[in-house]
Amino acid sequence: MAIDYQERIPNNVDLSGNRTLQRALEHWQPRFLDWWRELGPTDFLAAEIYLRTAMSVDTKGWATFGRVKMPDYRWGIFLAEPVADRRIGFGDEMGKPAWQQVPGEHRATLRRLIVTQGDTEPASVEQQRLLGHTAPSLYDLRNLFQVNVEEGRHLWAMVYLLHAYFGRDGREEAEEMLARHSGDADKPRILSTFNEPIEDWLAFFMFTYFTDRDGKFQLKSLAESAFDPLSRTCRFMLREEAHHMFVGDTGIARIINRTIEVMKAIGTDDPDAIRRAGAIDLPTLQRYLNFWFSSSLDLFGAEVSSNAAAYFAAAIKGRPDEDSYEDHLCKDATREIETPDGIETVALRTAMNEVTRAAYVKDCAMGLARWNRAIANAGVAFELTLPSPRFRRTIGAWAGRPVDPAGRLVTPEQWQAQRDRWLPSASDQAFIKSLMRPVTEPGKMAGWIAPPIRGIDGQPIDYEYVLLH
Ligand code: BYC
Repeated sequence: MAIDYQERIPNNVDLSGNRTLQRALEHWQPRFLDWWRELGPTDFLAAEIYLRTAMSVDTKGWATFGRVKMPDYRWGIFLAEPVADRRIGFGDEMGKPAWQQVPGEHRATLRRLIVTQGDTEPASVEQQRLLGHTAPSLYDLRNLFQVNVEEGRHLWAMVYLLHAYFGRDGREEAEEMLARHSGDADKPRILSTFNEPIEDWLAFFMFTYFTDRDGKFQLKSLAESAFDPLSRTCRFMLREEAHHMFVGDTGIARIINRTIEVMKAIGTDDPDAIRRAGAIDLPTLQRYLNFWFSSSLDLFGAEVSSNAAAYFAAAIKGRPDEDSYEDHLCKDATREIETPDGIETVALRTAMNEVTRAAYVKDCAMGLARWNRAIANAGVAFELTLPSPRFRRTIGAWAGRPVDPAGRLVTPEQWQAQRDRWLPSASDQAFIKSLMRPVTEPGKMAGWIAPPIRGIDGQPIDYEYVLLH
């Protein structure tokens, strides 16, 4: 179904055919806009930004570019096209028709997962709200806002499901989405990473590389769901998510390129000298990477989880790319899990969080391989590494254990003594902060980041991606 842009809420779900739902969402819409004005990107409400907007859900029409002021962005409800006669692909209900409504017995569980997913979307907008003031270029400023408006749309996606399928408690949950706030002492966001401050662009690129990638894997798992409207929503969200990870991936690559350039120019790999020359030394980059990778690993839940087993059995949440596995029942299969007490063999269904986390870790490593190639090609003797998944965990078997980045248990004293070698220190953060100066001349870049290889949508790099007023 084509997207109807004549409607107050653009959609491809025939919203006008359900007046009650339409009215309920139109009631939520001004609250969303108030939230955006208050807690979204500050001070850029009048800026005209070269944004892409989905005009249809097929591959051709979904990305249409044009200058838009953010409050005028057409946030809407877009589901991927239905798959005819879709069947459940895993778990105890395998082979039965996918659900077009929520089965009563799974209502609370599905609502909880949708709320948890939905909560991350506005959370990330709140985390990034001040970054517009220190963008290293207009190109980057535009990318930030693109990410922000799409996270806003992903909130719409989840709020639609809550309103359409969960009645009164769904509507209440939709209100709560705008009541919790990232980092709020009384009403924080649900998951840990989404309460971490993102105050500089190095953190932003790490977040979009590592945390948005968790989004990719969680959305892939939910795209497998027997609850078909959730599956269709997530399939379309995944398309938008790809750009967010691109922003992180290329952002980090461009920082590395600039650092290498500076190292060559000054002829040293001394971190202090590199900093004095206005670039980001690679050990600091590694420490930021350690922080955001370990934080994002927690988002997969505990290694052994009866919740995860129940989601799989009921076909509420599958494994990413479920088709790529042979056994979709996983009834008697087991998996070995590393715990501080040794290797434990557990039922595979209870280890589904770990299966997804392992796929994620592999995906993360691909970017590092590319960045390391650039570093090696420049003749620099430095290798970025992913810390062990046991490092700095707050969820699961390794939660709170003093583990070094190589995965070895150390004493709490040793851990504290080394902390600033492994994670961003106060002085690292102060240094990165000192680099954060806005660059607003078209085509110009801040001194700590190389230009991108190409512009957006075939536009030149010096295109005026944001018209600031
Ligand atoms: N922080 O049995 P467990 C994205 C809780 S990101 C705080 O292992 P489960 C995006 C857990 O709730 C993707 N609490 O949990 C990225 C449980 O609490 P209860 C977001 C945590 O249910 C960038 C308890 O610990 N997607 O889209 O198997 C920008 C026991 O854990 C955390 C989703 O969240 C944590 N990190 O797995 C924008 C998908 N981890 O029940 C957007 C939907 C666990 O004891 N959510 N807990 O009170 C889920 O699938 C699951 O809720 C989780 C947790 C995978 C998150």
